Amino acid sequence: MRMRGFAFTLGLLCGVVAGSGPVLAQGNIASLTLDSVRSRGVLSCGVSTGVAGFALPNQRGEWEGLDADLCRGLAAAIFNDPTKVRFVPLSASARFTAVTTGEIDVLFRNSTQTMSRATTLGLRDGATYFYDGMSFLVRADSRIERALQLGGSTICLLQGTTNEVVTAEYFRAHQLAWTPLVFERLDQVMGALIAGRCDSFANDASSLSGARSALPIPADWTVLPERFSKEPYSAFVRRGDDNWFDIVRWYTTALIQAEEHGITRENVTDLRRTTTNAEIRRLLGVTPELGQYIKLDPAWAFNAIRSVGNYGEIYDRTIGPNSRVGLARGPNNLWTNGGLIYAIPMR
Ligand SMILES: N[C@@H](CCC(=O)N[C@@H](CS)C(=O)NCC(=O)O)C(=O)O
Repeated sequence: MRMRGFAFTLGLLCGVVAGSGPVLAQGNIASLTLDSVRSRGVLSCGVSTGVAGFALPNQRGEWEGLDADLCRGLAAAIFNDPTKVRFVPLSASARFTAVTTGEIDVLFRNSTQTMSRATTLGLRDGATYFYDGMSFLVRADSRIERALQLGGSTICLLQGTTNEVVTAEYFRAHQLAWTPLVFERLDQVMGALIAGRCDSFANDASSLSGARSALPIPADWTVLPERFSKEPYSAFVRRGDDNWFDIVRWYTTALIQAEEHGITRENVTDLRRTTTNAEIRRLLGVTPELGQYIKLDPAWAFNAIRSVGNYGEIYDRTIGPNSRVGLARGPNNLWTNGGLIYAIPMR
């Protein structure tokens, strides 16, 4: 009974946090996002407060990561300048309200697409750009190798995440007792974990790998190999501005299509001059129709690719096997290489 009560409270909490913004916000902001981004001269992009591999400031204070570079590429598509981004760090529980109130133009923040988020919060979710699943981070010397061994333990969680609900459902399904310890911020979770206040941190496996890589001795910690949920990430924008939604959706798709065609930061300028392939000519704006469809310059995708590279280049640089986080492509490989990343046709 206690566990059922807890899960219910969590659901309610997420609903209240998330449901408070959209009703107010929708009418006022309709259709104006591209105009207001252009007149402001900078894209306001919501990211996490700091997860290695997705969005984390380096020692010079520059944001690095897959999400950060997706923000930059979108700025390049709009302004032909990847530096025209204002990064807005957001906790999990603050992120969607920031979208619906117009504080940010777009959210690239390791945020999972779900039906309730897509239908009840005043949001639209874009093209999937990362596939993940939930796991648990434990001490390497804890002898815990499977999540079922976590019965009776205390689990750290971040408020307002899918992981809160997935964890509650997991322990209930296995009729295991557990104690949640819920925080607003990642640094609070990591502090509690290191201090031994919780036995494990439940979150998306990729974020756990990122958080682990930032610990003083990463080898002291293990991400359990099981995956307990599906966590597909997309950008989120507010409802009521279809053209802006189209821009964000097709921008993401364009980076994937660039990888499908082997178009890279290095070869994109030459290819634009020399290619006879109709799809590549459309994508790079040799023929102007794709830009016309979304009210952007014909070179929108060319400028994005020239600035940040194709999807695979961004992945490798920020989170891939040779980066600090060291994640294999796995499900985030192209569909032609056994993964799930697949560009909807751009014609
Ligand atoms: N995918 C999950 C969120 C995952 C999440 O929030 N992960 C933590 C990772 S450790 C995070 O980003 N923390 C950074 C922060 O709190 O700003 C969701 O959409 O609810």
